Amino acid sequence: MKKFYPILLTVAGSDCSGGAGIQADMKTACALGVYAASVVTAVTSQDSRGFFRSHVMPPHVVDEQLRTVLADLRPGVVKVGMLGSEGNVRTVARALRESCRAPVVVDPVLGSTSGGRMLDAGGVGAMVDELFPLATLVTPNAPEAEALSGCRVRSVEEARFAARRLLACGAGAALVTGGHLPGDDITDVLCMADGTEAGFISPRVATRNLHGTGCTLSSAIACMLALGHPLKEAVGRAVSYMHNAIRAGADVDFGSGAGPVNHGYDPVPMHICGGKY
Ligand code: PXL
Repeated sequence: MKKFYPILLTVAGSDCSGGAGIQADMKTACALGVYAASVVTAVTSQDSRGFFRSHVMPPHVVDEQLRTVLADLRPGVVKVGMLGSEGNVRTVARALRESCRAPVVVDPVLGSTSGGRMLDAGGVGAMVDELFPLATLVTPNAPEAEALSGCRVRSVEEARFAARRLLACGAGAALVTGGHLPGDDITDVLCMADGTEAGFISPRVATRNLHGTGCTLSSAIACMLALGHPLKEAVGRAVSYMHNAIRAGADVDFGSGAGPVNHGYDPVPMHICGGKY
């Protein structure tokens, strides 16, 4: 019997400080025992104090990386994060349509909390039109859900409404994360195209070490899908990993500002699957 690794392919931007973007995706995959391959869409300069600059890759460079990986590896899941430009959104959507059958988790990254812009104006509409219909799941936070749905998202009820709007754009499911909403508990709202809805509640942790939480949660969900868990269970496991990783890094000093979560608080060995490849 052939043996193989469950593979996450992340298509995202680099964060040189290591807490978000591609680096967060790969650390998450590593901690969950999943192999990570990566396509770099942008190189950002940022640290615990803020976001300084972003150099977005030209679409042909993204296309070349993506087609190279997909020609040789068979990822169990693809996670799409920062894309930077409308050209990259269209390029990634085309390559995935043509060469990939794996589930796709789209984290519609528009900007960082620290003020960096991560997708140009034309990219927002292209993301909804071209990438959402390919997505098994989209994972906006509340401000992203507002920008993408045009609905106000300041409460859990409004998050549910926006999630349903995003489903109407063609995504298979939408998880609107609740970290930006007020309250001692955080509720992440999942709505699926079959009408199923679920809320995932975790206690809020008092810390400023929250850099990269969006990237980490969406890649943890993607990894759980690559490991074979059904969507709702994958989200539940990922929310719990995320909460534990925040808690485990909550009181660690990092640089001089907002630090990362502790991705490796309880690493599991790399999974090896058997069967037909
Ligand atoms: O979490 C959003 C995000 C995505 N991608 C990159 C980032 C960030 C946040 O800082 O740096 C590269």
